Amino acid sequence: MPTDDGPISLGMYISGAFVPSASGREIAVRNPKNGALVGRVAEGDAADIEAAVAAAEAAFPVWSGLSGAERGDILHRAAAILKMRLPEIVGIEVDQIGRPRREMAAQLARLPEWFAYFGAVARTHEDTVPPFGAGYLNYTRRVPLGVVGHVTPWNHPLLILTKKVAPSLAAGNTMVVKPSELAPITPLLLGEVFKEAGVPDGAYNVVPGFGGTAGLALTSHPRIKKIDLTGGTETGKAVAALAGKNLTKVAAELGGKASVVVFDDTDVDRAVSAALFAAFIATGQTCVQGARLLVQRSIHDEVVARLAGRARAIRLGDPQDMATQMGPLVSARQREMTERYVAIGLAEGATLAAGGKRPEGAAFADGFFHEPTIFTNVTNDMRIAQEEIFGPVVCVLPFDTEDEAVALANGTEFGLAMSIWTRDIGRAHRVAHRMQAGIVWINDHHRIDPASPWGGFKMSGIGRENGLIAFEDYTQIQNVIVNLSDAPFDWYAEDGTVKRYS
Ligand code: TXE
Repeated sequence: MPTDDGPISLGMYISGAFVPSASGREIAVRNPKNGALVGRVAEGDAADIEAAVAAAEAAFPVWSGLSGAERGDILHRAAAILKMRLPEIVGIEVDQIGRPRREMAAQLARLPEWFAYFGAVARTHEDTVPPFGAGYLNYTRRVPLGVVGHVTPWNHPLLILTKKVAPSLAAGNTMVVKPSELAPITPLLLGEVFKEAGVPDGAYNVVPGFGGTAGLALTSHPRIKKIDLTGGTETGKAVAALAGKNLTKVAAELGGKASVVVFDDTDVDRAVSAALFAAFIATGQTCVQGARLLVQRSIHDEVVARLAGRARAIRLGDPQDMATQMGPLVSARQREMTERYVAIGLAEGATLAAGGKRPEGAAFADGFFHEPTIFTNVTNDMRIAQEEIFGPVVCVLPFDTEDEAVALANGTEFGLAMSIWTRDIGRAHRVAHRMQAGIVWINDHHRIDPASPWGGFKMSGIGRENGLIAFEDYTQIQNVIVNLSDAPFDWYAEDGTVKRYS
């Protein structure tokens, strides 16, 4: 039953302390499974963003003044502390967003790896000594950007934040985080982890709030050196346009419409498990969701029949129950979006092979549940095949040839991720190289690693998370050119010598 006595109450996190917002307003975080209050957090706006930016500026000399090895040690401690706090944090993530405990326990268990990896990068990163003219020593230094802003969504609240915070801290930046209004609790608690690990007060600040107020204030702030955003494509465009006015660097991981491409040499059971995993994890609310299942025609009907049976058998229920395989959508709005697209798909002439409605029963009455849904008889020009639904809906399209598979897979405005399923090693790589996507899995889907670049082509974004590239994107290069000669040089002297300046 919904209750107004949620146990969690947190302020904004600024300069190492939880503080109320200037307005005194709060955001109520509600559990999508039943509307119960999970907690209240302070709701910040422009004034609070200003205070957080000032705190981050004050901490910048302290944090950036440490050596890479010292920052690395602190990040390793953060990894260990986070690991110890995971049981509590997993429970809160499940309550905030409704994703099943079995998913969040598996996902969050990996987060310490990000701090371990970027801690190691901070300790070991080497600069370069590019060639220069004779008589010169020439070297580069990577220096932090300063105060950076992270704007994060609700679908993987702590994973996505960690992907941004670990490299930016490792590189010596300080930061202001504007988490999703739907899932601000765990980003706030990360402040406690950092404090205990030895991150100086003010290096990591969190201002919960809405996109149009706190988000706008952060992304248009003239003293923010980089905005790293994960969200919808329209949000990304708006944020990049505003940031451009201040020449603020932008990284954006945006929408997707990933294809899962199954060639007919794939074992059908394997193909079906792949499609289920790709499409329905996170109730489909993930940017790399395998929302388009492209199946070679000779196995198409068998794959669809088995997929529909398996989708109907997915256990919906209380996300805190380890037996539950699919939870509710995060909000009424996300479920309405799914329902709207189901109606659009039917109107466009697609056929429902499974799902397409809310589950029945008292257990689902107060939550935003929706059945896993499969559309067949889909053509690539349909809106359900083109637009990001961000719900438990997969469209199945048949193909005949490799060329047709590539054309279909590339035939959307998005380019975040794709997966290819085949036993033919030449074809796997050939097709991968033709994919217009930042991430291509071969015989897998959804896999991620802190060392492995993550981000999109086309309208799926700019910049990359993870890997050395993410660390380097949180720095700017300084080139130091040293003349080793003490010989006199006077350009304007008419002394008959041949002079050079390049
Ligand atoms: O995302 P928003 P929403 C897609 C997905 C989903 C749609 C809308 O298709 O259905 O976006 O979801 C902040 N200035 N993805 O509305 O609004 C906002 O407060 C500054 C894909 O939840 O993009 C939140 O912190 N900030 C995606 C963050 O941006 C602004 C994950 C993302 O919210 C802002 C989430 C503004 N003008 C949604 N407007 C993915 N890539 O995984 C919003 N925000």
